[in-house]
Amino acid sequence: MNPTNFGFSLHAQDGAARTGEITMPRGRIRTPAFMPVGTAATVKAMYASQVRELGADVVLGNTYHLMLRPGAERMARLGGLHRFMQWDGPILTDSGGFQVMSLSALRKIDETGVTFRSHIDGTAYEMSPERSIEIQGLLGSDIQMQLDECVRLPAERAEIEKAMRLSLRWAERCRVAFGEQPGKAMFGIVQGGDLTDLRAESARELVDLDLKGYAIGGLAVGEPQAVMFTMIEATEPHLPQNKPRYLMGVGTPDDILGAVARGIDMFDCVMPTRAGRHGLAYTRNGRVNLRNARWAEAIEPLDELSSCPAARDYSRAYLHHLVRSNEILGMMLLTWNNLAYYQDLMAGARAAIREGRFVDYCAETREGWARSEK
Ligand code: PRF
Repeated sequence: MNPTNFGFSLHAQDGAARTGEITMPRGRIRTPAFMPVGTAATVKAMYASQVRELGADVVLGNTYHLMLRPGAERMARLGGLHRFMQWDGPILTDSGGFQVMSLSALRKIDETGVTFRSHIDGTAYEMSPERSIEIQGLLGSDIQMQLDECVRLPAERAEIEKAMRLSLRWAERCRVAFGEQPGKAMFGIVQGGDLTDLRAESARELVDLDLKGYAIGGLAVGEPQAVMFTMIEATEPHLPQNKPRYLMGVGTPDDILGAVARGIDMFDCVMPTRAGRHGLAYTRNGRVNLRNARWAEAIEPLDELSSCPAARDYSRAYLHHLVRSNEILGMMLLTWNNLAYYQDLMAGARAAIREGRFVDYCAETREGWARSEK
C-alpha cells in the first residue's frame, strides 16, 4: 500500500553518500535517483513502460513546454500529465524559469515573475511564482519546484546575489501558493552562483521555510566540475539530513558519482536521451560514438553483459548503420541503452552505499570508463 503522505527515509550512509527512499501516493523513489527527462510529456524515443522497466521511479516534466503546448488547463481537462503520457509513477516538474531563460524570446524578469514570448509561435506569456505552482498543479505534478532565477556563470557577484535573493522571495510565495498538499511536495532551490557565502545563506533561508525537499540550482551552467563540487560542499552542511536533496540538470556519470559522494539524492539531465539521439552511447567502458567509421564492421554489441537488449543484442555495426542512415530505430536503441546505463549506475550506487563500499564502486566504475573507445 502506498502512503497518503510524502515522506523520506534514509536507509544507509557511507561517508556523505546516502541511500534511502521517498514515499508518496504514486509510488516510491529509491535514492540516489536519476530522473529521465520527459520535457514535452514524453521521454523522447521511449515508451513510458520501457522507462519504468529500466528501474526509473520518477520522470521529470517541464512547466514551460507543457504550458505552451498542450497548455495547462487543457492538460487538466484531459485528466493530467500521468494519464496523458501513460506514466503512473511520481512526476517532478521544473517550474519554468530556467527554461524561459534558455529557450524563449524577449524574456524579462522582475519582482512579479517572468514575461516572455513562446519559442514556438511568439505568443506573450506572464508567469508569476503563483502561476507556476498553479500550472504544476494543473499538470498533476507530484513534486513541484519553486520558480527561481538561475544565473549563468561566470557572472558578477551583484547579479548572482540579486537572483539568489529574488529566488528566496519567490520560494516563500510558492510555498504559500502550494499550501498543504499531504501527498505532494514543493521543493525550494538553492542559488548563489559560484560564491560559497551566498550558497550557504540561500540554503539557510530556504531551510527556514521548512520545505519537503531542497534542490541545488545554478550549477552546471558554465563552471568547471571542481567549482560545482565546491558549491555542493558549501551548501550540503546547511541542508537537513532528513530531507531529499536534488541537483538540477546534472549531469555526466562522473558528475553524478561525485555529487552522490557529497550527499545528493536526486538528479535529472537530458544527457542520456539527447546523446542517444546524436549517435552517442554510454557504456561501462566509457562513451562510444556510433557515427565513427571504426564501427562499420564491428560485430560486437555495446555491452554483452548488459541486461538491456539495446546494449546486448545488436552489433555496433548495425547501430552505426542506423545512426548513419538517420533511422528512427537508431535513436530509440541508443536512448534505451543510455537510460539503462544511467539507471544501472544509480542501482549500483545504491547497493554500494548500502554495503559500505561506495568509494570502491566509484573507483571501479571510473576504471571502466578509462577503457573508453578501446
Ligand atoms: N533552476 C531550475 N531548473 C534548473 C536549473 C536551475 O537552476 C538548472 C541548473 N543546472 C537546471 N534546471 N528551476
